[in-house]
Amino acid sequence: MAETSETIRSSSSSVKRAVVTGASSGIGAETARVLAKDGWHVVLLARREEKLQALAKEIEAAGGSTSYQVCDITDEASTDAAVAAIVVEGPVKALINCAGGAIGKDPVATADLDDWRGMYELNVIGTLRITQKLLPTLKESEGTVLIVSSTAGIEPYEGGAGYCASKFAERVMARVLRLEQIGEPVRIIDVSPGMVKTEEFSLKRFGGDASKAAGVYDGVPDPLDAGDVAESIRWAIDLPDTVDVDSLVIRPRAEGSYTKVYRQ
Ligand code: 8X3
Repeated sequence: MAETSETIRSSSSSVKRAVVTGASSGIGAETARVLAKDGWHVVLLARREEKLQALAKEIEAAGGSTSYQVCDITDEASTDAAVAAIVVEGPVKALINCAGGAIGKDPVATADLDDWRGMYELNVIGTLRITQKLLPTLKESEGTVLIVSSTAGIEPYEGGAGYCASKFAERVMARVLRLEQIGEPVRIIDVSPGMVKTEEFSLKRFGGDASKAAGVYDGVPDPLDAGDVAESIRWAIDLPDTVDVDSLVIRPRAEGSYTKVYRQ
């Protein structure tokens, strides 16, 4: 769906226009809902058009302002096309990088190289690609780059080397970009969630094995849900432009670390 002139007018007057990657599900979709409710015009980005269409319809039905671009951030041409279509319609105030995921949980000794490659391509290079391309417009509007990384980027765990390494890389990207942009009119925020129960994260990690995926949350009272993370994102980006939440770690109360989780 192309953006209408009406949505553009309302977004450029308030300049509350956010691009959310990974918007087809989980934290990305919930962030889009929460920001739209908060008065942002939200540009949804993801690969799966039918999911984007359904979410855009839902947001509009709830009175929100939205549009979408089908975009694979692991692909240069696809990202170029999406960014061109976005910037021609007006300024962007926030880029919320939610696209990403875990593939596999194998030990280093036997891990599949393609699993690692897939995580690096999406979590690291994809995030870098879209961030680089939108940075100029974000700076023009005194905007924000927010990267949803993970507590896996703070403390590695067995079986998680590939995913953890990609999340360490994302946190480093946020930190170094922040240092490099000091004095420039742009905020760089890292949000690092711990255990978040979403419909797809663990299912994808375990190649569609539903019982393995469910086991991750077995007996854990109240793991975070996507809405908890979305709310922390909304809070961080709604602070004044001159207040930068460098890094925000959010976990369920029952999780002290990946290996210290209370289960009933
Ligand atoms: C957090 C997921 O499984 O590393 O991104 O705790 S996990």
